[in-house]
Amino acid sequence: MIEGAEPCRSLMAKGSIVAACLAPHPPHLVYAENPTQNEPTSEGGWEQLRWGYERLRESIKDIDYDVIVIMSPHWQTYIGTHFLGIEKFQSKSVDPIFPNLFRYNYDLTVDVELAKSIHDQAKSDGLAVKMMENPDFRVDYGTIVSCHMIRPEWDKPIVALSSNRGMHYYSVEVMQEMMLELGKSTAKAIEASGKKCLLVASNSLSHRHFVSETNPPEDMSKEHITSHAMHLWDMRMIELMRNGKSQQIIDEMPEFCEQAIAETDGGALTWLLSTLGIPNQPAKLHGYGTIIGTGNAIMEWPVSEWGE
Ligand code: 2X7
Ligand code: FE2
Repeated sequence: MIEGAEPCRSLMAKGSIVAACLAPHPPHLVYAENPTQNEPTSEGGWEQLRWGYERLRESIKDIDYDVIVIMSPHWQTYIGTHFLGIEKFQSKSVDPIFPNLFRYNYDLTVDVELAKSIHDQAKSDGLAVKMMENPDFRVDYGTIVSCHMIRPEWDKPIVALSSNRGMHYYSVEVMQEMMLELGKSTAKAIEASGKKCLLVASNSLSHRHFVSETNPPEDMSKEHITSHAMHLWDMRMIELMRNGKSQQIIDEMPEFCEQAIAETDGGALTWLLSTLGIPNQPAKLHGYGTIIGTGNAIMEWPVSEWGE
């Protein structure tokens, strides 16, 4: 293309979502992997989940994509959805609850063009949105952990969306309405962009956790789900995803969020399902495990296998 020329949108191939994932972000996973970016070191732990991420990485390794589009419940905004809006963010991310596990030096690239397109589309669809253009902004650990576990090479740009706390400010119904609309805007902007996207909801399922930590934290003889009720909810949600029952997930979301204190309260799973058009196709389970008592599933919607 001639330098400075704009791509002609009408001649461009349509953008698409090539795969979508539910990718939980407890910092324990990065701690257990011992990557060079993280200061604390471990003797491993949480292997069931880390092997699940290995299977996810293997499953998507031959899929060509340009950008990871991710929503994390740990970037919490109360007025609308915010988007990282500067090309480079580099700093140290320290988990506020687990600084002993996660002090991670990150250096990430943002696809500002796509972020702005989703922002603009959502705005014209009537949603409250904002570009985050503060160069000193500290990127949340949820975004960092999920991106690291999916693509430890950090060689793809990301689009990061905040979690609008509609559920806590208003109600679970308002949260769902907003995320369903945001998903539609996201899908329209991705299609118009001509880009191939990997869509990620970064969250745990049931989210009731223990209030004390074992010594060492990676002592797996102490790791289990906090209660049978949480287990039943997690299994129910996994079965619905595996059976392509997206609409039922949306319908049961209020009870799930309330009874399982689920981290889907941040809206990421609802947004992901809406962006995919509430799919009837089954998601693949790559792994399930508990972290400090919470339930975590690694799922993939293999969109590129679905055809037109
Ligand atoms: O952010 C998290 C989480 N979602 C679950 C468990 C432990 C820590 O961090
Ligand atoms: Fe979390």
